[in-house]
Amino acid sequence: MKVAVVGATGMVGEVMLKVLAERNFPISELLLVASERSVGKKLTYKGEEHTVIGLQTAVESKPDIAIFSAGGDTSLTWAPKFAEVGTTVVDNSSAWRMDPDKKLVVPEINANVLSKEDKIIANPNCSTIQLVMALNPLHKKYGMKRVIVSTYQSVSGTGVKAVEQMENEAQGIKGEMAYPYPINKNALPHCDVFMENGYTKEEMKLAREPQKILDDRTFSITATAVRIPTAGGHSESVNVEFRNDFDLNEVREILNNTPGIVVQDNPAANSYPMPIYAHDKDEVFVGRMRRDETQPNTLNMWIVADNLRKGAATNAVQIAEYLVANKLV
Ligand code: A2P
Ligand code: 11C
Repeated sequence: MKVAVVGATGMVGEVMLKVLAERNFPISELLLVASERSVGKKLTYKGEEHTVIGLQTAVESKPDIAIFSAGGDTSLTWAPKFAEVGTTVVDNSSAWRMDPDKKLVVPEINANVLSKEDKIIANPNCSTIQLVMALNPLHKKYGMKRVIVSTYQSVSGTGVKAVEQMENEAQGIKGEMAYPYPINKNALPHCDVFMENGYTKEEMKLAREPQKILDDRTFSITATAVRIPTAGGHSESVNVEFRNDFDLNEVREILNNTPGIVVQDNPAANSYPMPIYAHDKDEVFVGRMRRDETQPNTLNMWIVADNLRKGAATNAVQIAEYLVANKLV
């Protein structure tokens, strides 16, 4: 496969290269693409040096697959140009996710919706991916009615500037601010921009994307998204009301048997998911499972994943792997 990584110099781009190499993705030619600022820069893939090229040059090379993580504006402008020359784009931005003509895919859940005709495929938001990975098998069994989720999101979800802000503040250095307030020793109930309804865009992604991925509008999700001073890994406190009753041991067993999920739930041994443990792993970790004692058929749990891996790069590479394995590119 001739593969382009658009946004190769970015935080997610770097992890994409790592994941492609680790998983030995079949690459005959690799195009590393970034903004004009980075053209000519050298990046290494599997020990070999590659020169960063611009978007127009990449389109002209007609790659089979282009994995994008270069922001929504770049995707809106350039994904259609790649699609036009026959490239299949897997896009990690929010640009196409809710477009009714585009598929929004978590491979473990709905890769079967993909066909050869899909030339722009959307990768869901990081906090959505880890949430639906855990909810999907339980929804199938017990039928979800309503989900209340509160997130604890790492600064790496915002980008390099936010990581730098946190590090600077920790060392007492004055620098550029990615957030309107200090993030070190703080918590900001503010991920992405505020919308007219008072929610943030991140909260609305959590409310809407799962319904599209699960192809089901019979459940509803309400979210509060909070930025906390962790370097990597998003955590989620999740309260799920089901239509049918569940057995807690059966819930653990279902999740234990779900590919991509690791149950880490032994309070007696202080065993529960944490960002430092999920770091650099592809699995979604679920723990603190307990009945909500205030109403029937309701479960509380805690979900953690590496937002740059399963939340972004790994999920996108898994989509590309599915396309190759099923001869859809
Ligand atoms: P560059 O490094 O040249 O700015 P991050 O999310 O970590 O900030 O990374 C964003 C990625 O998207 C980087 O690789 C960045 O390239 C790339 N990018 C940003 N704007 C553009 C653009 N207009 N065209 C192509 N790539 C872009
Ligand atoms: C965050 N979820 O942690 C964001 C990062 O829509 O792909 C990814 C934004 C997106 O702030």
